Amino acid sequence: GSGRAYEAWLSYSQRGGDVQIPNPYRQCFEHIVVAEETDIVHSAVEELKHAISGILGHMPTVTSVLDTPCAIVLGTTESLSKLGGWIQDEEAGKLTDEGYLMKTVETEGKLIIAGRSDRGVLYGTFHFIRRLCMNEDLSRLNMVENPANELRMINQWDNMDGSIERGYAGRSIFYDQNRFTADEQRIRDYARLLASTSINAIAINNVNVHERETKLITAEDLPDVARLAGIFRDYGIRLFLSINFASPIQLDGIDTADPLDPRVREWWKRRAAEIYAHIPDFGGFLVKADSEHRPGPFTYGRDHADGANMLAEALEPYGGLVIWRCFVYNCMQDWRDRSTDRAKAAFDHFQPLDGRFHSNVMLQVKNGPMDFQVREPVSPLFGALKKTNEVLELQITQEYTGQQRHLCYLIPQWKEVLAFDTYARWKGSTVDQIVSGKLFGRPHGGIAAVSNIGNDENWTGHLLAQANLFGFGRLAWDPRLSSEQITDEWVRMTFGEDTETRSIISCLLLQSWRTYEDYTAPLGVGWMVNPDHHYGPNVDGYEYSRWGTYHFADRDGIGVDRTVKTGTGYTAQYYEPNASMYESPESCPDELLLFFHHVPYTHPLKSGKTVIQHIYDTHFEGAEKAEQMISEWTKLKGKIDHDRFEHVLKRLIEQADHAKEWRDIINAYFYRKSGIPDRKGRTIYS
Ligand code: GCW
Repeated sequence: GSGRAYEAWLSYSQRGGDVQIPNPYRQCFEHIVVAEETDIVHSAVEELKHAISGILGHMPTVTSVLDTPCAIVLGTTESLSKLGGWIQDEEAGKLTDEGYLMKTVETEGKLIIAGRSDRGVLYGTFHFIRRLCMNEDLSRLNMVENPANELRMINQWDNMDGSIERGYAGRSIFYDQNRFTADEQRIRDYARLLASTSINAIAINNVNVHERETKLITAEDLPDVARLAGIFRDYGIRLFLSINFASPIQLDGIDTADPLDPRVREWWKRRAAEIYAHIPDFGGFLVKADSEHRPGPFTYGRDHADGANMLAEALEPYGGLVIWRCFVYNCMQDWRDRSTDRAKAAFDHFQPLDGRFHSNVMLQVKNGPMDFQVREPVSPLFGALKKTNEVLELQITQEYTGQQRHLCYLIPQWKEVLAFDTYARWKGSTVDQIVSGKLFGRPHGGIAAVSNIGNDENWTGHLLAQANLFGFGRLAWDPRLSSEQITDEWVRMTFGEDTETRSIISCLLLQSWRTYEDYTAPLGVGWMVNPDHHYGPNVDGYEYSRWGTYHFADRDGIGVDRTVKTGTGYTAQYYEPNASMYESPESCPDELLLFFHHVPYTHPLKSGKTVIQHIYDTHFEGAEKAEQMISEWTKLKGKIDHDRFEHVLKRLIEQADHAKEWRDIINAYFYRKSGIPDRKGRTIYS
């Protein structure tokens, strides 16, 4: 692949001269000086060469000696100190392991990009390129940046048969027909895209580890895994594997996987030794256990701490991590049982174990207590674990948010999650402070997300869904970046500097989550989708199922009572004042009302509307907004290349069409249930 869609936000050669570099700095771009070239620094230099030749049309020279008056100089702070005294000790001292600094030394005609480590050099270089593409003033480069999170991770849900669980962009780029794919260039380009946003870890197989993938930790597959690890290593990305908790049984016929059984413990230690013999910097294991029929410690009467610690001990000598998922709940529920509440499950399972996990265990918690719905409250597990490392899990792949056929830009959603104040210690105990490890002084922390890429030419199916992947990495590095800033970066990198193009695409992205919410699930209720594949409206699709995902709509009202007073008691899992805020329908925010309360259709919202009128209004308006996106996009005809224009247009037309289906099915359902007509008399199919 070489088209613009494939190159995504790294399509330097297509900038059409819209990047201007005024003198005297233009000359700097003729020469790159590198003090010491490790594999990772080499990747940085290659990227910089590629960017400069693409944008400016000439290939810079690369040397290790300083023999030109003007140059871009890059390297670690230590290696640079041998070339010149540009960086003061005090400046260098501000950098953490992966941090970088950038500065203009005007008097010497130098643009300096320095990292504490070679990974810092790589991130600094990508940031430099970004600023270049955004026409920023190079005479005043002066910045020091450190990542907020140590772990910035991507989870692939790829299976070795080539399918991808919840994948909407083609087949796997890693596997086909139970083998590793031969297309290493594609994987290398993926590593570049990830590294450009600061991602430093990847789990390369689905958390649902089936029979074939169970073997990834054996001698048969480890050479291939090591090959992939090598590609990612060049870009500062550590490789992880998802493992099957029952591996000792499945691979070696041991009659148990009991984490306290000495044979099992020994078995995992030998596995770890063999893995590290192939991959010395192997990241560790990602584990889905006792969840949705996956095996785990419960079978043996053990708990999650027993299970995780057993693996942690095996990896500990090599510096490996165990990332243990908290997505554990009863998926065999009976809808008549009103006391079991799936939303409570993760907290109930894991909060009591706080303090028992080894220091190289991290618990990975989904952003909400249910499962990546368009709107959920923040999981109360954030902040509930004070002596345990936590990782936030987000879903870039749009399982419940339009499956990359609809535009749904998720950065604003993730910003809300990260900025949510848990009050775990004091006012300002935000989720970003917790997962970075800062709030409780944890040794490890970070953010992970389920990837949205496949082997489609444009990686993500919907071209504009590339923005979700880009934005995730940027937020993992710095959760304080605003949605607007991230959007602006992505749009300019991808579509160039034209003002109208920038403003139209940014607006489309920034409004899309709200629009999607409007024409789909109202007021935090969720789950009104077709079972299994989760695409399209079906109000009762899950209503009487075993998955514990109910809206309880009847002729009088709708919503799940999760209060302490009359409901499941879920609200008590939050700290005050959040617990009280959610407990009372008066103070509960409108957008989550039906997540926490069962109310009559005539219940008045803070907006002044009744619940039923809100449902009608948002569905009519949401479908209209989806329609307007087409006319907005159409204004870009001729301003962006034909292929990308037509591709997005086609998807927007499909979205607008499908939004009407959502509108009609949801409105009709609630009109029939409630018998209350729309105050504005619009068409509701009865
Ligand atoms: O969202 C649900 C998905 C499953 C997924 C599971 C999980 C990987 O529907 O496909 O399995 O969550 O996160 O484990």
